[in-house]
Amino acid sequence: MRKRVLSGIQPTGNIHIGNYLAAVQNWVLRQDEFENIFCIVDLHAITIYQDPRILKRQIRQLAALLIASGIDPQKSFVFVQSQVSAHAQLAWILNCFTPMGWLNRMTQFKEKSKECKNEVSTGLFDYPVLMAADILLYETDLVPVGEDQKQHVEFARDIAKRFNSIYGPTFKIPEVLIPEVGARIMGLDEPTKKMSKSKERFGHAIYLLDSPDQIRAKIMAAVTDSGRDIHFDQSRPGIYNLLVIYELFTKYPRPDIERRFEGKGYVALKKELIEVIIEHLRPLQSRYQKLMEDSGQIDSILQKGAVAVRPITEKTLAAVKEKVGLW
Ligand code: ATP
Ligand code: LTN
Repeated sequence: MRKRVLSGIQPTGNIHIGNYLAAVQNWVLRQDEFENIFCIVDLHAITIYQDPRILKRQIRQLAALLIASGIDPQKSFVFVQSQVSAHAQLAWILNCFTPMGWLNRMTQFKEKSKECKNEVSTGLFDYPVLMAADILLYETDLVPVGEDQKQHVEFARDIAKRFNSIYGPTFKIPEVLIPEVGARIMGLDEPTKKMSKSKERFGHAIYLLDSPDQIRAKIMAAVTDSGRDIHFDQSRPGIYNLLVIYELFTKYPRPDIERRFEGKGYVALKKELIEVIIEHLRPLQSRYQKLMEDSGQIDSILQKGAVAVRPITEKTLAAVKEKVGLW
């Protein structure tokens, strides 16, 4: 029996190389090994206000980007969270078993609520409970995510254990799957903070749909230090981040990379990295453009994904309702 993998991604804009290298690329690389479920989490997206017209468009664009990145709808279910109503229903039930103190400890909430220009919604506070519902509905074995989501997966495990201890074995306890390298890609202009979609500064992140000129400008401006040597040294976060990005795009072993740039300066690394990224993204971008010409095809993939996963969710939800005593 293959293990079941589930992960989610927010339709809050064009995805960046941090999302791609830590999450999407790994989903693609291990697609044959696992049974795969990938959820476009639009209910999570609206925990912070989204313009409705833009959100609708971004859902379709994200689906196209996932497929252009190599997610194969024949091998993976891809669907939109709000189309499968069990996610919201299970989240409500889990809410009733979640101590508020557990949510108060979540670091992402603390950070995002500081960034929030408007009032902070209850949904943002409750975000980890909905994520736990996403995971627990599917008897998920593994949750492949970047480092920033580790605490949320641990939260899902804790809720599952708590529920099981009250009602008897109900949920499978999932494991988090974090890549050994690149679990936290840093901002190019600020290599001590994670690359994030919500930072709007031009040089902060490279997006999968960036043009070659944008990629060139962003990498050339990336913050490094005043040294010259090119080594994988975590105490030099700027150059380390560029090397990790290079490593993940090329898949070359570290010693080979260090040898390749021996005696050369940072500019040589930056120039080669630019070419590597442009060449990697070129075919992905052209597949994306083709897919977007036929949005009916994308919609039908998402539709089929939702139809396929609904029975799995309904079975879990029915078992949970029975245990709790709901009708
Ligand atoms: P962002 O902070 O960029 O807005 P996010 O974490 O809010 O992103 P998603 O787009 O849903 O939201 O994230 C998709 C996946 O990308 C998740 O598995 C997340 O852990 C991962 N991820 C996000 N940023 C980074 C990063 N800088 N480095 C590595 N992985 C990341
Ligand atoms: N919270 C995640 C997105 C997400 C997710 C999930 C990831 C929502 N539901 C279930 C894994 C499993 C994020 O912001 N990156």
